[in-house]
Amino acid sequence: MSDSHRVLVVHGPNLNLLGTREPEVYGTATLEEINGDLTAAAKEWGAEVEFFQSNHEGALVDRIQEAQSWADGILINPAGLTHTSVSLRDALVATELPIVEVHLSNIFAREEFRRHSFISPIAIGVICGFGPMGYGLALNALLEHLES
Ligand code: CA2
Repeated sequence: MSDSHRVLVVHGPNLNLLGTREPEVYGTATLEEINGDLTAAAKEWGAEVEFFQSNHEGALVDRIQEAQSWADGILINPAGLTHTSVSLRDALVATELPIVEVHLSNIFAREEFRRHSFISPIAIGVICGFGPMGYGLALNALLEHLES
């Protein structure tokens, strides 16, 4: 696999709390551990990853806009903004980069309002329900897409 692929990994609101609350829904891994595992996987696959987490929609939009000049693709868990944010979707579309959406939980097996995503229609693919492992699956899929 090429060593030139650069992926921005974006974590949405409240994901900084991972591992501290609601372990029955989101597991016990912290965001730092997830990022660490993803960094190791990226190294193995010859890719570069950068991470960004924010609880602020505008900060996420700003970082996504900046990604256009550096990244080849974006892996994003938009968290609660998945179900509400046209602005986040517009920012992702504007980058013209391939997007992979990931969720720790199976959003289709939860409350009705989580079944709709503003992001899924503009993503090349969605992975949900596999916990932290989903991030590795998503990165693998994104890198395969970039190779094809
Ligand atoms: O399953 C996912 O990854 C979600 O994106 C997580 C979001 C939720 O709103 C989406 O519907 C599905 C929630 C992120 C909040 O994460 C927390 C982690 C620990 C404690 C509290 C919240």
